[in-house]
Amino acid sequence: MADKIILTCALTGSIHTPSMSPHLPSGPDMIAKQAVAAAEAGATILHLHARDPKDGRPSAKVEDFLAFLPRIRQRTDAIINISTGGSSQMTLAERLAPSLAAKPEMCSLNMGSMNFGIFPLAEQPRAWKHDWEQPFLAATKDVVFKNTFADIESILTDLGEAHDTRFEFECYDPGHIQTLAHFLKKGLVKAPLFVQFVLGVLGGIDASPESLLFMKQTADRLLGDSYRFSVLAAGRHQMKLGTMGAILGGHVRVGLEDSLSDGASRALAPDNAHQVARIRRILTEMGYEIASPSEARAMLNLKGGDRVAF
Ligand code: KMH
Ligand code: ZN
Repeated sequence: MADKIILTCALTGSIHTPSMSPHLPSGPDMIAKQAVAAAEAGATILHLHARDPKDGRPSAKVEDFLAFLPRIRQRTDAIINISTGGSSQMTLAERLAPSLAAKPEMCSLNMGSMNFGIFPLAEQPRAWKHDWEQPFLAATKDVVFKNTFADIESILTDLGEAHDTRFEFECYDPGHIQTLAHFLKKGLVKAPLFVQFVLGVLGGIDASPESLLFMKQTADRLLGDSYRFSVLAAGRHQMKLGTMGAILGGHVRVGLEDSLSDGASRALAPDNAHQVARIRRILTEMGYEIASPSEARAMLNLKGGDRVAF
């Protein structure tokens, strides 16, 4: 029998900025409120970044995470997944601090260094709300999002081994899958791997059906039956390629981190729950079932929501 579908909602991230949508969660109250609503709408996993409560810039401060993590945990059973990607302009130590403090069930783990180009967003005409936004985006023309073999190994050791945290392996191109296969062979990662195919980030593979098939074929070849996959497609491709991912036997990630759209038009999504409800509707109309958090915990071999530090 096919797996039930694990629906991840990535709430806010570090790609979009407050001027792009008033609905992008940008402080702890809004992040907590939208996270709980997304879980109520059917999200199995909540992928979380923090933002500075004053001006919505991406934050790696532990206190900014702790301002919403316990509130979400108290109000939902959803699996809490903390980003170790942060933003491409944070150091690795900054990016890891929140997860080392919170010891969550899951963290993201980016499987290679890359150009993570969000500078085209700085070039769009827009009334900017905050001074930091345009320079932050423009800087990505000359920044490397650093995730070396040593960086990856240290995350696997310091979080994975030390705190029994498991990972959402973010793969932005087929080379990242080869890197994951290397760690599998060395025994530093263990099945069942949860691989996120990230499509449509400038600097990584494009968002197209052909690329999704190629990512899956590559993972089948290199990881065999050691993995499950999920699909994240940036921007307007989110719902369609997520749906294709489900048809191919995978899981799906939505959320305002990767797309601000309502999923069917150029209109802005009013919140994260709206996107979760839409993909859930699409999938259940086709006969798929959505995994509950406890079903996903069993599928991904997670330590349990009672073994975290928040
Ligand atoms: N927003 C995704 C394209 C992370 O948080 O570690 C990448 C991401 C990375 O989610
Ligand atoms: Zn993220």
